[in-house]
Amino acid sequence: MSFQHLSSETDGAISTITIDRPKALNALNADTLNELEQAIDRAAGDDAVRVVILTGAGDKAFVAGADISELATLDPDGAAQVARRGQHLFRKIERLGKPVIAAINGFALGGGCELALSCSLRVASESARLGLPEVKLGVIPGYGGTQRLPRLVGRGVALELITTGEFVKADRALAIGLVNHVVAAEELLPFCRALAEKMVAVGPLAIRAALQSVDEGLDVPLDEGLAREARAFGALFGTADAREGIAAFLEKRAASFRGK
Ligand code: DAK
Repeated sequence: MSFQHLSSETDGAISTITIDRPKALNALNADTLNELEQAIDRAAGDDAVRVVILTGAGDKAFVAGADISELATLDPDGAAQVARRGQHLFRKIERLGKPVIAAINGFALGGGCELALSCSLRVASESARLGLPEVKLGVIPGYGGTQRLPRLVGRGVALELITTGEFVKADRALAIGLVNHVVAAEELLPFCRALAEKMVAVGPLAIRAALQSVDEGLDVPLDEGLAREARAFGALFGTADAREGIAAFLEKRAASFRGK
């Protein structure tokens, strides 16, 4: 499958999707969103792919937002439809069942920041700038930013970023928990691959269950989240992978997980 606005390469168990519209700082137009969904669907359906890395082409931008030229013509119904379309895709990324690492190589603004927020974790290069500048356009984040940012960094910090529209540099993003790590630009993809390799080495069913438990647990009362966690924990004990992982530890050897 070939794409016009992104590339998708799989190396071993790691798939790297690179959004590639550098002339528009990798802004997300409708075609790019469609291609991204196809690439994500492909990664979801390929059991050999265990981790996805999402990044932007060039050294300036991860994704500089929704494509502003496409927003210009929207009426209220059209805008709500666009929001639901993006939200559906970003939710799919969040619920992929495989870790998705955002490798933020530059500007991650508006829809680009929201895309990074839907990933499992975020690694930024030292030159990265993140923000939700939608209010400067007279709108609000429409791809989940008002929901995911406060869940990640807390209400007060999120409201400051959303209501000022100001960008934060990588070191501030790290300090507020918006990104997990900041590394030199040339280290960004190697660092993300090294993180991904750690995730590839462990049990895929356990990863899927952990992602689901955290995702669902954040939005329910603690007791309900604990009950879900216990069910998922119990279910894993019916898998060959759990038997293998525990046996391997006791036998002092490396585990060989088969995702079963
Ligand atoms: N869309 C389209 N083109 C963009 C773009 C964007 N978001 N960002 C940059 N570009 C284009 C520029 O127009 C320019 O194109 P040419 O003039 O060369 O043809 C090229 O990329 C290079 O940009 P600059 O010349 O501006 O580069 P600078 O280094 O001077 O500035 C910048 C870099 C990132 C600070 C600046 O480009 C900038 O402020 N860009 C806009 C950032 C932004 O506001 N992004 C958030 C967009 S709002 C919704 C759903 C979602 C959303 C909204 C509504 N609904 C459901 C309705 C989300 C909205 C957003 O994402």
